[in-house]
Amino acid sequence: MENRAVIFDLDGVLTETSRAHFLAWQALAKSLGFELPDSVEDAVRGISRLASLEIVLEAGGMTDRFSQPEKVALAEKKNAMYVEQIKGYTADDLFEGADELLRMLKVKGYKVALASASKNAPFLLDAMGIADRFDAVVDPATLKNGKPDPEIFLKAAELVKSFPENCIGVEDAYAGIESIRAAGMKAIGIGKPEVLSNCETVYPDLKTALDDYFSTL
Ligand code: B16
Ligand code: MG
Repeated sequence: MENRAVIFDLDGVLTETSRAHFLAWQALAKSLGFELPDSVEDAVRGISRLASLEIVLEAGGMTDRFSQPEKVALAEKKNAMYVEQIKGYTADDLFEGADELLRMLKVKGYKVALASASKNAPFLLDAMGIADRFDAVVDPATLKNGKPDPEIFLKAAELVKSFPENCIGVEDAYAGIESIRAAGMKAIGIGKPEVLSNCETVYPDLKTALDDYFSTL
């Protein structure tokens, strides 16, 4: 259990799919007859598909409008629109610095794991050519609780045989930072400090995090 590990979120950390997720939610809202304001984007960041749907329906004043099977169908419709956006993804869609960072961590002896809430994560890792850089990928279907619960980060640490105190978690979502902190790990935020107000160490993008933090490890 002495392994040191870096545990990555995917959407919004290694590639800009957070935006693609939100565009699909906006398209779903439109099909239901309302505009989903940009202000909801940070609220659904990192949140599981069905939990995100509840937030979207609430924004449209439709909280009690649909049965559970109808909600599942709506979530599938959103996913189909999301998958349409990511189906052509390649290594070119990785954020600047992602490839270099994953290589550098291996050289420095870190285990590398993925803690993404997305069921599309394995597809994206393959499409972007980085699947083999990960020592472990948590399957979100095996989890009881989504972010901000620590379960996904604790599971990742367990898979790479690391104690939480030897792990660094990297996230773009407020809920994800909560998850990392509750797991007892060092949190690195990627994004805006005002959005990630629960994180002490925030970088505007992955490349800056690589240059200013990870290269000094
Ligand atoms: P899916 P992450 C999260 O991925 C996304 O941030 C969030 O917007 C999405 O709803 C969730 O995955 C579930 O994704 O619908 O593809 O299963 O940020 O944890 O990598
Ligand atoms: Mg994310």
